[in-house]
Amino acid sequence: MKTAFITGVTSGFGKAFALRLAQLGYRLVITGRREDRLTALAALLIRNYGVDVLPLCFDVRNQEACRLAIAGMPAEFSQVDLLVNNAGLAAGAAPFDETDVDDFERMIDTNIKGLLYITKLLVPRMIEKKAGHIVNISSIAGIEVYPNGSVYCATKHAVNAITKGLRVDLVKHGIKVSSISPGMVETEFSVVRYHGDEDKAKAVYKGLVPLNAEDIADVLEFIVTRPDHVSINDVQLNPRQQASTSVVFRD
Ligand code: NDP
Ligand code: 8X3
Repeated sequence: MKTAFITGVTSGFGKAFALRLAQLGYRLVITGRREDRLTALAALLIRNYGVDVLPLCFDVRNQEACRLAIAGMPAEFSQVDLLVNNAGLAAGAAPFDETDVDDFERMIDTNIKGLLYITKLLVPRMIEKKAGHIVNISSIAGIEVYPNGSVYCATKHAVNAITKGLRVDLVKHGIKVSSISPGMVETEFSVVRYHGDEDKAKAVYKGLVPLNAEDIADVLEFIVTRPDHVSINDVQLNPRQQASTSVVFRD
């Protein structure tokens, strides 16, 4: 049985990834900050799929918390075959000069530094086994830069550079490194971006059919079920009505 470690499973993509990987028979380490959701998801996964699940509640921005959580994993979970670096967010949507510095910090600390902390802690275990797969969740924001998104876009550009850097450094150890770069997906992402303003979040998807978390789980399933000799570098996907971050055809 393979073991997957997924960050940010309490909502959106991460929850869909956990459900899909459980269906595929993975043993799961699931993480996030909202303990009630984490515990409920762990119970659901065990009940519905009969897989072993380890819920770890911590903030990926806290390096020591990451270290302690990973160091404390019981032996049966400690050999991670698949790492899905999913935890992330956009905080705010304003021109650079009007953006709150706290929002900069949240995005950089979560999307870049959190991803690095977790990867740095788990990669040595993959190197030891001479096998493993890392899937980083990037975005169309890692390819384009759009108004009011400079720092979020910068974090996802960084995710792409880290993905490519890991790929070239880890190829000699037999480790695959992939990324997924979606456009608009309706999750809690926009509610978080607009600091809880549900109306602003809903307006993002008005007049179009956005992607949903299941669509992204389909891509993850494709990436992790390729034959051993095949490594998918990146998969980009948008809703049919979205051509780019700025060209969206709304009904
Ligand atoms: P959600 O807001 O629905 O989920 C985000 C997840 O990340 C939650 O489980 C949250 O858990 C976790 N998370 C956030 N901050 C932290 C933290 N500091 N420590 C630990 N966990 C954290 O958003 P999505 O599912 O849409 O987003 C998932 C990823 O996909 C993100 O990296 C996002 O940038 C990316 N993405 C999203 C797109 C979209 O349109 N939705 C498109 C392209 C990429 P908790 O709050 O419990 O800690
Ligand atoms: C989320 C998609 O277009 O809001 O990464 O940046 S977008």
